[in-house]
Amino acid sequence: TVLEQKLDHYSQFNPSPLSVKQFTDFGRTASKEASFQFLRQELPVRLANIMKEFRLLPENLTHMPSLVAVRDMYRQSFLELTQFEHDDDKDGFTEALIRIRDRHRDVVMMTAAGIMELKEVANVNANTEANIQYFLDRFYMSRISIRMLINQHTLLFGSEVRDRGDHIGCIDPNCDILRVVEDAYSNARFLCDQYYMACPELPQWWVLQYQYYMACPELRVTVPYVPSHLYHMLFELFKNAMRAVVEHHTPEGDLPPVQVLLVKGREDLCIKLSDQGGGIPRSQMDLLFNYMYSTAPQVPHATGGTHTPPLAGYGYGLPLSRLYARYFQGDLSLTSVDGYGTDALIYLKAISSEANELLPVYNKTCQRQYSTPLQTNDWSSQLHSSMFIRPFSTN
Ligand code: W6P
Repeated sequence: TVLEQKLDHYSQFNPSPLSVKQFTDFGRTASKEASFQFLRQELPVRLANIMKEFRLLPENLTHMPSLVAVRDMYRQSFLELTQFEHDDDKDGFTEALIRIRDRHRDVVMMTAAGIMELKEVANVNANTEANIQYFLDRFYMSRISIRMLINQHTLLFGSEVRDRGDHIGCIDPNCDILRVVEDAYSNARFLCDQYYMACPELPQWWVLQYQYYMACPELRVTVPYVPSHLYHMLFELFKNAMRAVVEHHTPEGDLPPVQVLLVKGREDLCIKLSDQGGGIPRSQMDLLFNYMYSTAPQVPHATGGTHTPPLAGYGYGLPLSRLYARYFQGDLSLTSVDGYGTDALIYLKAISSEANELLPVYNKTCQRQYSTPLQTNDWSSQLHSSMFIRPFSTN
């Protein structure tokens, strides 16, 4: 069919990653025409790469109703975009992008629903689970990147009125990290106060800036970045930290504050949130980033009912936050002292020309991932069963 031919064609190309620097340079100088020329090739390439990968998932998963709906949306949008191969209607293209962005708004939720549907009807073995984890990280990363491209084009060249200061599309070339930290803190605090009638303070800043030049007028740490991505990560981490602190302490006692350390080094910018919320055992750490163990993201209440959502449900918040961090070559990690507290670290690239998009590529290596079974363990783990057989009964 036409769809298959076009998928085969566009999936031969690797996605072209852009750096934050390229996004800002491009946004300052490039024309609508240049952006259009780039996107009418690049968007179908990114869509085709991930659509091909979708087919490597276990059969029964791809038949779940929610995932069939997701796949059909991708097909529809892919076909709509390829209509512009030989059509130079730039306004029509922008309109199509907006339509596509709206269409795909609930894809994360729908995909999560598809996973829940599978869990209900089938036993998911460790192998399948690993494949799903691998796929979802790549699928959601692909989605983040496609929405980034669409947002840049529509914000820079669309007709939507905008007055966003010196922002270049959704990038703030001087993203003030502390401003975003305080914003995320205060919004998480609002939820925490509402839910628990208590909340840990954020009393102290530990801000350090690596001094390239001796004269540094003030300690404002800025970096070219997407403020909404950083906000998403910080809001999620603050909610988790606050919940842990409040639930780990008695209502009467004082709550230990959440400490923030912010350092801009030569290469990395690091934000560390330290809570004394009792910590997480090592055995549970990986589960925090596991899509299968997470509950589905909560559907927002359209009715505006009085139902209060839990502060942090260990939904997709943490794995998605880590993808936002990794998207521009950063990272997000948790280190915990079980019984005491947790450090959450966000790393960003301090230099915008090094902050390249990290994009999934559909190739042999990726295909092998799905067909290679999990490695069997070559370290002992199981105690010999006779160790548990007591020679004398004690009851
Ligand atoms: C916890 C669990 C957690 C997850 C993410 C961030 C902070 C924390 N603290 O106890």
